[in-house]
Amino acid sequence: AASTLQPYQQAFIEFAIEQGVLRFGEFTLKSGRTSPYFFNAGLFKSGRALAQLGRFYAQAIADSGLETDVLFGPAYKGIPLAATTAVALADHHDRDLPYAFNRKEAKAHGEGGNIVGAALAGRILIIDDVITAGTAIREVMGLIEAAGAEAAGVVVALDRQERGGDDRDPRSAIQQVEAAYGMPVVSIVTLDMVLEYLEVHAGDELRGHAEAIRAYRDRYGVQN
Ligand code: OMP
Repeated sequence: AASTLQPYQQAFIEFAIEQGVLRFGEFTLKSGRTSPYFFNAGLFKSGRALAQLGRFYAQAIADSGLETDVLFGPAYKGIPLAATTAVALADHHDRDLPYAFNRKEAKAHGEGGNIVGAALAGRILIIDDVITAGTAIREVMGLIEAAGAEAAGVVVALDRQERGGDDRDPRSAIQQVEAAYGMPVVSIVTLDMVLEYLEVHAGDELRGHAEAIRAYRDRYGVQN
């Protein structure tokens, strides 16, 4: 299926490349696959980059029409993502939502509990970077269920659109998460959009990476 790259999505891809977050080359994934590209959200590492990143997440949330009561950032990498998204929703979309994150280790004294920030109540929107196998999301779902709250969905920066580890299952890890928990997973951009960007909009220097990515997509990708 052809993707339709919106202006903010093209701007996000250009921003991620410029920040060194989206890279092309040869990378070994958690799954063991050798990928011709990698997205490292930890490299949005200045004040301005983080503010800009929050605006892209906020735009994707606004576009999705998802209804939510609390933003949640899974430790560790989701914490600054949820924080900057909360700021951008308030500053640019007039939506002042509560936000929360978890500690990895339960606290033995003081306020107790491993949730920091807003209480997990109502519809929780999880803010994360990339879902590959879905391991991190399963942990977060446990926290939300334990609090008696409900997951509204997940927002990630990039949907890699590749199959999960099980070769008999043609779905992506994201599609599996959507089916298992009955909630949508929204992304700022998809791999198809990155490909469209490289093939149609990018300069000669970047266009050369499209072929390897298309081959990777043919081998590991899901049908849309
Ligand atoms: P799961 O928790 O298994 O879904 O894997 C998500 C993790 O994959 C991320 O948190 C990263 O550690 C890693 N990752 C990326 O960050 N970017 C990529 O482009 C690919 C991966 C990966 O290893 O698959």
